Amino acid sequence: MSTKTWLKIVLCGDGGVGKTTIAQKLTGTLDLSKNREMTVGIDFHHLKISEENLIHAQIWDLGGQTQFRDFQEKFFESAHVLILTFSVVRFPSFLNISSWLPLIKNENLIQTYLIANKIDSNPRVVSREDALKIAQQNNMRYFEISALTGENFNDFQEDLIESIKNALLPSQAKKQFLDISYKNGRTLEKE
Ligand SMILES: Nc1nc2c(ncn2[C@@H]2O[C@H](COP(=O)(O)OP(=O)(O)O)[C@@H](O)[C@H]2O)c(=O)[nH]1
Ligand SMILES: [Mg+2]
Repeated sequence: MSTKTWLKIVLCGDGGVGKTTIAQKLTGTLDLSKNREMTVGIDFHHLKISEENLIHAQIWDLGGQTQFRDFQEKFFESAHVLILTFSVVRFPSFLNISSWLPLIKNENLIQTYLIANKIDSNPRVVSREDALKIAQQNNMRYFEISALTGENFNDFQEDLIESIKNALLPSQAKKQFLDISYKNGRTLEKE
């Protein structure tokens, strides 16, 4: 019998910044020929972190619509990784990052990311310096990517996978320290 470890990754940011595209690219399910439907509420995606070590993650892809905001906040509670996303061509999406920052107060977090998406698009209205400042002030890892063209995407993906493996694998002590149990679901699955 083997035990799978399930982690929870929460992906948030304004509607239209590319969250679902990022989640699909991370999980190898991106199909650009398909019409994209707006995420209403939450979409779930399954990410394999390490098949060898039976580490999996469920990505909670939150709809950006403000009317779902109260409903969403409780989903941050048991997150292990937080990915805040904005679009470099939509300034309001960058300003709105600040409204998600108070939610980064979960002691279970392994890593948090600030992701500047759509760097293939023009005109760019959010500078690297401004975004990096927010990331540094809040202890977040910062990547500039295009989920569409794939630019810099691998760097982000590798960092994400490595951060999780490093937090879980080197010592069982660390693993036990993390509370890998969802309040409203299962994280440990016996097979
Ligand atoms: N140019 C460009 N478009 C993107 C990128 N990522 C996503 N998109 C497009 O932006 C739109 C919204 O993406 P989606 O993933 O649904 O955003 P979400 O609402 O945050 O989940 C879609 O038309 C995507 O194809 C990117 O890196 N560059
Ligand atoms: Mg979406």
